[in-house]
Amino acid sequence: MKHLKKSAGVIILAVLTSVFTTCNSSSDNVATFNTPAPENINQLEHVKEKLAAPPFLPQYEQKDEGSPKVVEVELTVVEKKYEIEPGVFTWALTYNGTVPGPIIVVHQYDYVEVKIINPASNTMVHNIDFHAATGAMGGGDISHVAPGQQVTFRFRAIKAGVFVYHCAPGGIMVPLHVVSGMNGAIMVLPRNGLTDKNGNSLTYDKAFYIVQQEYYLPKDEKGKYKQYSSPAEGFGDLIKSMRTLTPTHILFNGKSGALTGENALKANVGDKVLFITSSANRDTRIHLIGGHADLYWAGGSFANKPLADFETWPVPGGTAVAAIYQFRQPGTYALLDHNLIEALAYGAAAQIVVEGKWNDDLMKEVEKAGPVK
Ligand SMILES: [Cu+2]
Repeated sequence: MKHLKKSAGVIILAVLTSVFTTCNSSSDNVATFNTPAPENINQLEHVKEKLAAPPFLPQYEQKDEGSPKVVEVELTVVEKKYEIEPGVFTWALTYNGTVPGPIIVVHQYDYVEVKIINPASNTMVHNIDFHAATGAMGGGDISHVAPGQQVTFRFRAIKAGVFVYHCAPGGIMVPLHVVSGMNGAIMVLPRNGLTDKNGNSLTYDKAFYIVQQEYYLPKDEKGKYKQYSSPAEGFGDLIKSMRTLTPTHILFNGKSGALTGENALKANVGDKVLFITSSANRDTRIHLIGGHADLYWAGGSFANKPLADFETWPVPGGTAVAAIYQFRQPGTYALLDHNLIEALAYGAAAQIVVEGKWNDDLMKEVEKAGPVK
């Protein structure tokens, strides 16, 4: 009996070892755990990327099949009074003055050289944590800058996808700075560009960067939003307000109307539009009314095949997600948080005005609304 038990144990161990060995030797795993060989930085081309204000992206190529580059970006921290809806102000903490911060675009295996400038006119210590980076705190440990300081550090973008970055100065200051606006994203494109669900090369016509941002603005006893003479003055109240986990504002791209009305995004029938959607702190779920995600990269990773024909794509807090839709009909579309209360009672929505020819085959009004016959 004892002998039998021992044999069974040996057999189970042998099976497990064989399964483990098989998994480990698959090419998928080799790619997943691959660390690229270092490049000679001094011999690589250095490129300065001129960042744009969201929802727009900087100028870039969708494919870069050449050698990796050193992409230099500069982020200046701006602490400023920011009107998030008419008459409602907060102290926004920002990269380059916008909420969200600008989206950076590089190609896989590029080196990203980030300079953070914290002007002497600011009041707080800031830094940056890149979810795309490999190393302590995503760069957060080596990028702290006090007012009047600047810092430069470099990381290699070894994972392809879209990733959030945010300020992370430590402790309760981390969510405080994030919900005050200090978050953005980086897109790391595969060197040979995107591919569809069948592995075929894919290009898109336009791209927009859309961020769901929530605020927790403190109110006085009368229910009026409080105003402060500096960011720090309001932090005690803001911490109390954050701890309710109940935002006072849930908006797209930092302020009410940032992507609607005269700020609506524009496209034409036939355009394949890449939507990079992120939320640095809180989960959301993005839906394009009257359209779909033709392709959607779950979790924002370009290492996996995209999923096709999704109705609503999840964006977990701390994540950027990419989706492509080809507009097939003209009209004003809404891209929104499909918690419809957050979209329509709070304002977590964008509009896309699409011009072109209507396709009756896809939708047609058969009989106008009229009295019941
Ligand atoms: Cu900060």
